[in-house]
Amino acid sequence: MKKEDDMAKQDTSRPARAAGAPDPSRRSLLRGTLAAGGAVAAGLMAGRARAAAPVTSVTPDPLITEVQDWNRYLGGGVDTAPYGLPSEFEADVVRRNVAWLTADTTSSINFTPLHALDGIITPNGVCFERHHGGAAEIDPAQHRLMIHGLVDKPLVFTMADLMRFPRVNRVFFLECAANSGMEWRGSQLNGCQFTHGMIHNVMYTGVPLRLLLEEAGVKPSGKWILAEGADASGMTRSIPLEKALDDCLVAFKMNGEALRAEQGYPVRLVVPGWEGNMWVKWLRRLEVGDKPWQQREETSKYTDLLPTGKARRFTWMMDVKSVITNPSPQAPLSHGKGRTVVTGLAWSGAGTIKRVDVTLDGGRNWHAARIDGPSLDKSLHRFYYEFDWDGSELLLQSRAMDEMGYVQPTKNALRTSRGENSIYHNNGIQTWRVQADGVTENVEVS
Ligand SMILES: Nc1nc2c(c(=O)[nH]1)N[C@H]1C(S)=C(S)[C@@H](COP(=O)(O)O)O[C@H]1N2
Ligand SMILES: [Mo]
Repeated sequence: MKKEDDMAKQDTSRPARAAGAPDPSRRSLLRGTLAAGGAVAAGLMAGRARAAAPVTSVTPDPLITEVQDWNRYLGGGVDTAPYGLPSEFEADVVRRNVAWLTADTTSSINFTPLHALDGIITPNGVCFERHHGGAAEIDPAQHRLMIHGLVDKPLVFTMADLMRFPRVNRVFFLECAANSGMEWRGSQLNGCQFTHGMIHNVMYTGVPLRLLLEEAGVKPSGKWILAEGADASGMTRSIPLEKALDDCLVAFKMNGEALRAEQGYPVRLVVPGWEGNMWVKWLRRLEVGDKPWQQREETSKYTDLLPTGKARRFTWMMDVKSVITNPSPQAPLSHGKGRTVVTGLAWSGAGTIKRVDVTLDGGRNWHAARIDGPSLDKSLHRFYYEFDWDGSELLLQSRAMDEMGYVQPTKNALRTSRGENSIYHNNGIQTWRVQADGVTENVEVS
């Protein structure tokens, strides 16, 4: 299995591209080249203020004037799919991996198809997966969760025991600390599925961890929690007690149904706003201690090496971030000029998103985007920016600001402060270049 520290690596073998697909090679564009044309500026003037050109057609269309087969014949029976699947026309909306990233044919990471989704909830079947030791298959009747260490009463819970505690429903994003890690040294992967797809956002049903800790009775000397998974990786992370008592959940349902095996069935830890690796799946053990355990996953891994040779440690929170999901390399602007919808996602481990701005010209002019749908604490937010495209080249970016006032930095600002050794916590602004023909690619502006 590959480690996430490989995510800083560059593609040396360049996978073969489909005919006509955009070149995924690194590209650095100067804003000046765009400004010289002046076309984008004109496009901007034609923006929101003016009514957009009509998108409908009055030419007779047999698809609406003639009776079609699906209108003429009886459809499929209700028993065709006891567990429903998406329409066959949506067959390419799937998790994907990056072939060169993993040595094994069985990848240990795949990515959410963000470019094809809308709203804020990630459907269970396309939530990205990250396993350090494969996805365990556990019979819930055989599963146990132990709480021990600095507690008055060590306890072992069955799943049935957990169901007897009051439960809550909360929507939270889970972002792997290595999300966008392959983009630290320059634009590389051609699609937001790959640059930003190590994230999902679902509604969890679970028991507040606080209630289980209260049941065991944390001793006054207890200051930290160690969470351990039952899978072959024995994933372990130290979590400060304060966070454990605040908003962590021991969750058994996602989007209303049981957790998927790959998401930690029958039970996982939910650590809102913090690095994905702390959200221990197949949760089997919680130890209470008086100091962090200095596990592998918090010393040699999941630390951020700075140019000084020192490493940032315990960088738990996932900082404010956003990305335009459509258009993007896998979802080009195929409709030509005129009425155009730009959409994307914004999130912050510090709380809600207060504002998202979008630029069409690589950061010269910014426009307020429209956030639509629920604005929930530590959850994905959906934004839209509608404009009238004049058909000239675009350099699209989004920039989010959270409720604490943190503003998403440029990639260059991040590199200046953290160097280029980093893998984790890349929350820099993403640029997509949209050509006149609509083909969209991953670039950087300087
Ligand atoms: N037990 C266990 N928990 C785990 C992992 C694991 O390998 N084993 N991977 C972690 C990492 S690195 C991430 S990013 C998230 C991924 O959660 P997901 O598979 O639901 O997307 O789970 C975390 N919890
Ligand atoms: Mo991760």
